[in-house]
Amino acid sequence: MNTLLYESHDFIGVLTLNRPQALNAFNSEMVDELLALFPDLAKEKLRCLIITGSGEKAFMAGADIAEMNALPYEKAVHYYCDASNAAMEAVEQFPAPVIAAVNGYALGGGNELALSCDIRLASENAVFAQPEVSLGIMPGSGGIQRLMRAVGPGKAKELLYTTRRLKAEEALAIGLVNAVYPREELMPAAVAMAEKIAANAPVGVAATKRIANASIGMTLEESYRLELEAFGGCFKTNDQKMAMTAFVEKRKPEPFTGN
Ligand code: DAK
Repeated sequence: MNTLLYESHDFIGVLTLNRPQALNAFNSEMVDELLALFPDLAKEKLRCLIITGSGEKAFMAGADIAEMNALPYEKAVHYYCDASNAAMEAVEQFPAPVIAAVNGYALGGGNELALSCDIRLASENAVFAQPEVSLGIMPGSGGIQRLMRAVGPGKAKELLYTTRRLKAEEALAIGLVNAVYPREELMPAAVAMAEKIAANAPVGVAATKRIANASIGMTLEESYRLELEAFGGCFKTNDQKMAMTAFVEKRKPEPFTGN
């Protein structure tokens, strides 16, 4: 892979967007590599995935403006519309929770990628914005919808129409990020959170993510039906029996196996 770095240990994957010379802006190659990588990651039985950017300045400075400007119409529509949407979707629907460790600029597609993650942690130097309308386009990879869900329609529309940049503290205040850390503490904090998630029952965590995502836009009654099936699935696991038996017998549970 040319535009991504990936490593994993103890059920936790770390995916690094790696075009530091262009502040990790996503281009057609990165979109292709993300789409090729995610099906393989899904087979790895990860319990948590962290996404971050390489270098000290950026998580992702959005779409590669130079490439987007130069691509012929069909390719531009493919990479910066269909394929980039599919990449965001692959992140959002990834079977395990995904943490965005936002280590600098998260602009345009960068903020959209962070919004596709389950949880956003930021470094103090992080900056968030949706600058698309200042470039003659509009957010195209779910930024409108996911930003409205994350911070509410009024605040989201203000940010979308004005393109105003938010510093990490303001992003925290409006609920766009879960927590802010000094730069050097960001990855340790993300890994610590990932370890906490990974220590829980994988089937239960995955089912919780599935239901949380699926329930957006559903009535409570509709989502209760989904829950029933997912809950039943948890009940069929050895992990459930092991953890509940340990509780009843007043002893520490064994590590969860995912079975
Ligand atoms: N694309 C290409 N190159 C970029 C880039 C980008 N987005 N951002 C930065 N770079 C490059 C710079 O050109 C520069 O390259 P060299 O000159 O060194 O060769 C290098 O990265 C360092 O950047 P700067 O020199 O500009 O660094 P500064 O610290 O001065 O400024 C900055 C950092 C992040 C404030 C600035 O680089 C900046 O404003 N960058 C552009 C950010 C931006 O507007 N991004 C949003 C792009 S629009 C869609 C899906 C998604 C999208 C659209 C449609 N569909 C599904 C339809 C997404 C759209 C977007 O993301």
